[in-house]
Amino acid sequence: MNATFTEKTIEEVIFVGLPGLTHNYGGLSPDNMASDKNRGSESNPRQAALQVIAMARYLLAIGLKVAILPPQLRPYLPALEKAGFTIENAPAILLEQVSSSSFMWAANAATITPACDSVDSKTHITIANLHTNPHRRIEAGETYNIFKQIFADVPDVEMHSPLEFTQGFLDEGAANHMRLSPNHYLKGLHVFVYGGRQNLQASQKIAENHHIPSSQILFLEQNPEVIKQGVFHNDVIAVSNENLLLVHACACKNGMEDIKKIEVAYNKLHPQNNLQLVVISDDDLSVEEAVGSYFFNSQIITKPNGKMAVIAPMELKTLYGEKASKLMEKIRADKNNSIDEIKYLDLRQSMQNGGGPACLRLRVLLDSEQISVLSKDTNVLADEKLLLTLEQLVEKYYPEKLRVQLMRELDLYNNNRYFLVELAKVMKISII
Ligand code: SUG
Repeated sequence: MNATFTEKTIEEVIFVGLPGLTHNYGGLSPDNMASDKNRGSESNPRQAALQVIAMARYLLAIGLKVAILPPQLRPYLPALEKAGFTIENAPAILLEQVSSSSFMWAANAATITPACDSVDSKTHITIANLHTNPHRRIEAGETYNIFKQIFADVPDVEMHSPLEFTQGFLDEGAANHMRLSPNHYLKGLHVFVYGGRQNLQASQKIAENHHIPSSQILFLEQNPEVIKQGVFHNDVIAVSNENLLLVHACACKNGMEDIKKIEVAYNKLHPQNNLQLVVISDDDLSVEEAVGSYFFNSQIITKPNGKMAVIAPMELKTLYGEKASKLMEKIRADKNNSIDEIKYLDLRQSMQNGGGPACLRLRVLLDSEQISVLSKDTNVLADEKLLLTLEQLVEKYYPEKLRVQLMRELDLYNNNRYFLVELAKVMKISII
C-alpha cells in the first residue's frame, strides 16, 4: 500500500444525479422492464427532483460526503438539428429521446478508479459512452464537460474521454463495476461485469487506461438468461460496499463458480480480511422478484461507526407480499455481516424508469486535499444550504405533470434554460 493513503485521508464522495425538468416516461429502454412498462405515463418532474434531494439529505445526515451532478439541457437540440428537425416538427420518438432526463442515473456517468488502486497513483475517471441507447449516448459529451470543470484543478486526477463506439466499445459506467476492499483506502479488487449493454472490450480498455494491476482485476460475464429477464446492468442483480458483496446466485454466466472466483481473488489480496459474501438463491428471491422489487439496486454505505446501512427502494415493502423486505431484514439481523440498518426511500419517480437508489449515485473515492480543492472551485459539494436552494429552484421551475406532447412547448424549454442559468450560478459551474 502506498504510504500516503491512510484511513484518515480517503473518503467517499457520493455524486447524486439531480433529475431534470423534462423527466418523463418515454419507454426508451426496451431491456429495462420498468421503462418499458411505464411508457407514456404522466411523470412528475418536480417530485422526481425532490425525492432525489431527500435521498441526498439522508446521506448527508448519516455523515457522508455528497456532491450534486447538475441536470443537462433538454430537449437536446444538437441531435434534433443533426436529424433536420426542430422541437415543433420532430417525430414523437425522436423528441422523447432528446428530452429524456436519463443523465440523473449517475451510476452510468463514469467508471472511477481511486488513486490507491492505480499504478500511477492517480484518480482515473472514464466518462461512459452509453452508446447502446440513443437517448443515453447524447449524455456523454456534456457529462465530460461537467466532470472536467468539477475536477479541473483537483490534484492527481486523470480524466478520460468516453471510449469510441466506432472502435467497438460499449460502456455503461459504474453500473457494471464493483470495487471490493476491506475499506475505502486499502487496495481494491475491481470486478468488471460485461454482457448486455456493456462489452468486455470496454471493460478491458478502462482497466488498462486506469493502470490497475492485473492482480486487482476480474472480468466476469453476466448471465444471458437474467439479462433477458430485465437485468440490463449488473447493479440490478448485485451490489457491494467495501468487503461486503450482496449478489444473486444467478448473476453471472457460470453461476456460483464465478462468485467463488471473486472470493478467491479477494482473499488473495486480503488474506487477513474475509469477504462478507451474501448470496441470494432463487428460492430466497427469484430473478423476477429481484428485478420487480429492485432489491439489489439498493445502496450499501458505511456509516461513521463502521457499520453498514442499506438504502432500499420502498417498493421492497409493497411488492411480493413483503418477501423482499423480509429477506433484507433477515440480512440486517444476521450478525455475520456489517449491515445493521435499512432505510426505505420513496424514489418512485425514478424507479418507474428503472432507476433505483444505486442508479442515482456515483461513488468517488478522494483524499482530503482533493476534496478541499473540489469544494473550493465549484459548489457541487452538498450541505443543507445547497439542498434548500435546490429545493427552492425546483419548486420555482419544475412542472408537476409532464407528457411527451408538452415537450414541444417552447415555454418549457425556455424555463429549463432559466433554471439552468440560475443553477449554474449557485453551483459555480457552466452548464449551458
Ligand atoms: O438506462 N432508464 C435508465 C435507467 C438506468 C438505471 N441505471 C442503472 N441501473 N445503473 C436506463 O435504462 C428510461 C428512460 C425512459 O424510458 O424514458 C431509462 O433510460
